[in-house]
Parts: sequence; structure tokens; C-alpha cells
Amino acid sequence: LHLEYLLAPNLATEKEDGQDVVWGLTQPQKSLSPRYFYDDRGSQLFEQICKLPEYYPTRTEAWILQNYATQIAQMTGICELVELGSGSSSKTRLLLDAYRGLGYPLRYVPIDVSAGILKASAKQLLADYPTLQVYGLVSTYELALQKLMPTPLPSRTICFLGSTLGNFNQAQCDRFFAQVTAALQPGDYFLLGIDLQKPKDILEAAYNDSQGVTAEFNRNMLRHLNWRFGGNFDPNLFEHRAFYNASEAQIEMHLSVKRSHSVHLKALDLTVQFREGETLLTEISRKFDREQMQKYLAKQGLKLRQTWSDPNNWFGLMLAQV
Ligand code: AVJ
Repeated sequence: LHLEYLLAPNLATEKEDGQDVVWGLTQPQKSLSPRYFYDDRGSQLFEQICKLPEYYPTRTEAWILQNYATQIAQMTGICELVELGSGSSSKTRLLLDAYRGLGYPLRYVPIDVSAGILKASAKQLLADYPTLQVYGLVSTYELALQKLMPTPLPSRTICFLGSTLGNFNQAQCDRFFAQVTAALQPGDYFLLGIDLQKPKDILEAAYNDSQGVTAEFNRNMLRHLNWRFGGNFDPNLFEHRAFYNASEAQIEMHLSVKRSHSVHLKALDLTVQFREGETLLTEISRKFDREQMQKYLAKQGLKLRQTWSDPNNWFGLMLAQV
């Protein structure tokens, strides 16, 4: 059998895009969706973040997968792997290795808003796993989950790794889980990676790295908006700020405005005033509690089958079943 690789470009509609930008920039606390971090340059910067000494989540989750991927594969049996926010797919390789080791057929559906990184990593995967079938979707999670075709394999596992769930507030979480469970059949699985609560200094260091990569990643969102919506943000007028908000149990990343100025976004017909000292919220990264998450999953109709963690209990990987 030959490898299949299908890319559906621009599934994400531009129309749906701009509206949340207009909304976010006209609220009292200005904000933007973290998915605007991920143009091709942003995805590259994120890959650099994952290798930073201060940024523990990626290597901690990878450690869990290195140790338990075979157990996960044994529990799910033969299944199609759908990955939301697949990026470089480097952690996914640990899962693919486990399924391959058990002699299971490999079918992978990576979903990402960044076409560049999706294409490059799908090509590399096809070269490295000769029996793999890949169906990539360049899309937001919401649209891709609606577009999933029935799988020819006995079941499906939707993977949501890296604690990307932390980007969603409670209302967004509720909506997201409704979309996920709608894309699953009874017996299907959901594999979720979550960053767990831990001392503030460890958390804050992870989002304020000494090399300034996170600061660059944060400001890159403005460059992305400039080319995407014909904007004239000057990234030099914004400073990276990241801190732990303990009462909300979340890291917040802001861009702090150095001096008052206005910004115009042509394609959105929008002019925005920024005051000196005002901040633009670009990301929340929630830190979760295992027991609370288990209860929450149950409320969403997902039965927790197992949780794996690292020796420090810094990160959790949960396998749930519909
Ligand atoms: C990809 C959303 C999990 O919140 O830690 C990394 C993104 N932001 N450094 C995170 C991020 C700043 C990351 N997630």
C-alpha cells in the first residue's frame, strides 16, 4: 500500500478569523486568541521554546510518553490517531513507535493552523514510517473536528497534547469538549496532556526565558496580524510580560504598551487606540489539578481510564474513553 497524504488548504475561513480580532481589540482588557501565535515563524519559535532549559512541559510530557506510550497503545488497541495542534509532531512519534511496535496499522490525522509546519512534519513522518497513512488538515480545531471522515480503523483516538487546553477559559473548554465528543463514537478515546499546578517560580521562569525566545514569540503575534490583516503594529512599542495569576491558576502573557499610539488594521477596517502602560492579553495558560480534571471529564461524558505523570508530578497525561 502506498502512502497517502492529503492536505486541505485554507479550511479555516478568513471570515471567521477576523471577527475575534475585532472583538478582542475593542474590549476594556484588550486580548487576542493564542492561535494567532502560530504563523510559520511563530511555529518555529514555539519549537525553540520547547527546547529551552526553563520550559519543562515539552520534555516532561515526552518523558511520560517515552515511558508509557506502549501502555497507551495497548489500552486503545488499533486506532486512528487524530492530533489537534500537531505542530512538529515530535511527541507523536513516540506514540507511532508504540503502535508500530505492536504491529498495528498507522493512520494519522494531524490538524494545525500553520500550513508550513504541518506539511514539513507530515513529509518527514512519511519518510520515516513507510506504512503510515497521513491525512493532514490545515484548520482550526473547531472546523477540523466537524470535517473528520469516519475512520476505516476500529476506533479513533483524539490527542490533545502539550497542555494546549490551558489556552481555553472555562466557557471555551466547555465548547471545545462538546466538539471533541461529537467527533467520537462510543468506545473511542481522548488523550489529553495537561500542565499541573506547581510553585510559582518554576512556572514564571518557563514563560520568561533568559534567551528572550518567549518574548519574541509573544511579539511575533503582532507581525502575524500585520501581514494577515494589513496592520501596522510596531512590535518595538510592546514589551513581553508573563506572570502567574494564582487566583485563576493561570500564567498570563501580555504585551505591555510602551507609549500611547494607534494601530490600524486595514482588512478589518479597525483602528485601535493604545494607552501607555496598557496591556494586550495574548495568552492564558491554565495549570490544572488532576482530580478536578477527572471530575470535569466525567461531566463531559468521558470516562478516565488512566493518568500517567512524571516523578515530580509536573505534568499529566490522561486517557479517557467515550
Ligand atoms: C502550547 C499553549 C501549551 O501555554 O505553555 C509557551 C504556549 N506560550 N510559551 C503554553 C506557550 C509561551 C504553550 N501551549
